[in-house]
Amino acid sequence: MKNVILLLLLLFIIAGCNNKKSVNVSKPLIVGLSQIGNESSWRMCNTRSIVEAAQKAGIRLIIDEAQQKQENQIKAIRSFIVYKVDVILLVPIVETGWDLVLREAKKANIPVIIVDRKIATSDKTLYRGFIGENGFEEGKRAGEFLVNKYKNQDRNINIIELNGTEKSSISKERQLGFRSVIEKDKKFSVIFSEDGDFLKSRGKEIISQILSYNNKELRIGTKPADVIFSQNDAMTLGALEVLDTYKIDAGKDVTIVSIDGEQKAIDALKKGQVNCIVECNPYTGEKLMELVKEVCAGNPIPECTYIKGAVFSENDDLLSIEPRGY
Ligand code: GYE
Repeated sequence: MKNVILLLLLLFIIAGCNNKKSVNVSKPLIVGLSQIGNESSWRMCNTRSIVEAAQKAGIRLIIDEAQQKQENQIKAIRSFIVYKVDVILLVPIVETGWDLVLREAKKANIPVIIVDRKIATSDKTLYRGFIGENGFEEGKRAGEFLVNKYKNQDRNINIIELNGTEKSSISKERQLGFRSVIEKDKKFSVIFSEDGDFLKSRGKEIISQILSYNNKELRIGTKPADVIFSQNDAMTLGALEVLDTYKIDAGKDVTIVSIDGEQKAIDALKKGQVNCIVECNPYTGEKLMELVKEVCAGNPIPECTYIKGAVFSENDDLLSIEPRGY
């Protein structure tokens, strides 16, 4: 009798363990991603990378694309809270204005990971960690390319700067990094700087305004532009289209420096129309899912995880660049 009871008890324990396991397996993690929108090929590739990595990890991903509006992102986060997702991933279009909604997430006990761009907040407990690129480093590398390219030239080098989205951390960082390098060398000056929102259409618009205002010459006042530094490939590709219409030889008459590394820009680099591209890697999905799992397991994650990138330039063996996939 005693043995039978023991056996029953054992079976009960085993069944209990199995049960627990199957409950976990049948309930995948649910993650809400508030993505900015579709402003560039980089962004679309980034979303794809996150979707594929979630699928691979067996994580259910709910995506909201905010069409470049912070208020849509805030609404999305609120709906993720109502839905009681396990983790919220936020790609913040701009740096500030998140505290209130992130406090709501914290109150609901839903951990938040900040992705790709940073937020400015005095309360670091509102999110678990950040994963994305080091914009300051990217800007610095763009500046270093120019310093090196013009090292033997004793003349003024005038730069037109196309920035990304106003008030975004990434645009600020890239500009600060870039300027921290070129400002050390007196021959460089930024003669024009405007926000192009990371959009191809804006890159096109800004450069065509300059050209039509200046009688088809790429200059600001009396200063001819030697360089266009564009903070992403989408704006660069827009600028290239306009330069081509005006028969300005991009890559020769004007040096073009860009950031990202999408295929079309790499092709332009190979053709000599672009001089340098600082890579910004959009394939962040897998690393991100690792962080999601850590957070769900109750483990801390690093405050900041940077994704590394290369620099592709006219000084390199361009044939060795692998297809970019976007
Ligand atoms: O460079 C650009 C995109 O935030 C790093 O946003 C990202 C930038 C990327 O639209 O192409």
